[in-house]
Parts: sequence; C-alpha cells; structure tokens
Amino acid sequence: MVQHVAWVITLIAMGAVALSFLWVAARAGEFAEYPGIVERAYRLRKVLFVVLLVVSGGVSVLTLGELPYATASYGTPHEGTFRPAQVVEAVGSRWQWELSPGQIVAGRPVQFRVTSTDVTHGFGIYDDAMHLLAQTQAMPGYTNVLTYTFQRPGTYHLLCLEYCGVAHHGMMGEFTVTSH
Ligand SMILES: [Cu+2]
Repeated sequence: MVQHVAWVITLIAMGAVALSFLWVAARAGEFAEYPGIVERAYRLRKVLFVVLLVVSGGVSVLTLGELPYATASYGTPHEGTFRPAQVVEAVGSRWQWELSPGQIVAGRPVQFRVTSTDVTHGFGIYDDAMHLLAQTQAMPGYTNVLTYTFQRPGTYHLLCLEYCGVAHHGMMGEFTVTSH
C-alpha cells in the first residue's frame, strides 16, 4: 500500500517536472523581446554565484577544520607528541571475547582490530554504567577497525550485540583502563 502511494506520488512529481520543462521550452523565445532582460539575468547569476562561493567556502573552512571522528594517532609528528594508537586485537568466539593486550591506557586512542573465529558477533563496548560507547561487527574472515579513546580509567564491559547461539546472552567480557 505504502509502495503504491509512493509510486503514484513519484509519477505525479515526474509529470510536474516534465510539464515545467515543456513550459520553459515553449516560452524560451518570449523573453528575448524585452531588451536587457537576458543581460540582467546573467548579471544576477554572477552575483549569486559569488555569494554561493563565499558562503560555501566560509562554511567549509569553519566546519572542516576538525575531523568529526577519532583519529588513529595522538598529536602530530612535528609537534613532538606523536604516539600511535594502542592496537588491541579483539576476537569473538562462541561465547567469549578475547582482548590482547588486555591492558588499555586512558586518554590515548585505542584501535580495536575486531574479528571472529566462528559466526558474526556484535562487539559492543560499555562503560561501568552500561552505556554503549562504541560498537562494530566481529565477522569471521574480516577485521573491522574501531577506534575509541577512553577518557576515564575504570572497568569497561564487552557485550555481544548480535544473536550468535544459545549462550549469546552470556557472551560478555571485561577489561580495565588505567590512567597511564
Ligand atoms: Cu552473540
């Protein structure tokens, strides 16, 4: 039913677009009769183009300065603070998680390299209040990279987020994030 409605709306919209094209094509010659109107239209177009450039350029400069996601490294080489992310291998198997190394330091990005030895699992990282912090799929034959920076030391939990068999609900893990 919904698809039917969508199809009818699409047909009507396509018809409207086609009609407006025909209307413009039919009237294309008319405006040439008014002196100066074409030149004025071109001038307006130039002004609008410059406005568009200035606005889009400004918005780009203002919003693209910072990546909206965590970078894989900390600092930059020439700042002398470059420290690569902590790489942690995360392997899911029915019905447990294995992290190596199991020790993680707060304040530095962690690059989880997530895979599975059997079926697809959901690798979900939770804080001690059981708020989901980050997640990706653990798939056999693939390594999914998940980068996350733990801001506070403490105990964190892993839960499987994808049904993987009878003991799926018990597929939990735990790890500690230390301050240094
Ligand atoms: Cu599961």
